[in-house]
Amino acid sequence: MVTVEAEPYAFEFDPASTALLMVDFQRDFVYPGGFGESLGNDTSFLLKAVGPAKKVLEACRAAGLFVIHTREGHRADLSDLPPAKRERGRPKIHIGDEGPMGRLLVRGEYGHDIVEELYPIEGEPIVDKPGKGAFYATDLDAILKMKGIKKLVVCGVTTEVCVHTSVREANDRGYDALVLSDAVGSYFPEFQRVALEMIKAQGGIFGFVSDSRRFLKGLVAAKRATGTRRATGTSRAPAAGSKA
Ligand code: TIU
Repeated sequence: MVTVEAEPYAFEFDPASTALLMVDFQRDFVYPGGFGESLGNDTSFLLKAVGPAKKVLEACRAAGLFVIHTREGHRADLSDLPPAKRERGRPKIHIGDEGPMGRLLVRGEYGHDIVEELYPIEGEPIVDKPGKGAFYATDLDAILKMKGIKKLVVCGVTTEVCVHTSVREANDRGYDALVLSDAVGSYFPEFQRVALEMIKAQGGIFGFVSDSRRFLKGLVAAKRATGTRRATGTSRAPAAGSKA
């Protein structure tokens, strides 16, 4: 068992039944010239989440957690793009129009893909989603159920849009989710703060919040306890203050 200090209280998980969900770390959101900037946003805010998310990703891979990634985007013929979504914000360039990183938010385009630092490796599925939520019109729930996943650790962008929607959807489907505050990013500092407050309010109304440092600390402590048990042949973690 891994225990992570979190709000509103400690988040405990078994790595065998917990997945790391990496939400929409796409060039279209985190770099200039993509969909995020087309909506009038300053993309530099989101880049701050990439470093912490990379540490979490590498630690989860090493700990054997199932890792799954999502991308928001549409078919090349835009047949799954609701007109309301295309028009909203009255942007100068729309989803599907050509931008410096290819057609905005279209599958197969350079801008639609995941940033190099966080790119999936073999065995880590990518779920392509047409909406903000990772469960809507995707096979994410089926994949998680096949893998016996009960809890999620969540990194991604943006905190108050796709991360929030996905965590709310996860909550309604019976998953416990832990959101890591510095590994999620928003274009708006105020929304970042308030979005995290909302998740953990009311006793954790739809999830838990921690950060990459406390998450990594929890993984290291669990690994040490397992190593000690193996070395001494005991089935318990050492007592507090033990030098083992
Ligand atoms: N605009 C914004 O904040 N986010 C999105 O449109 N999609 C995701 O959050 N991935």
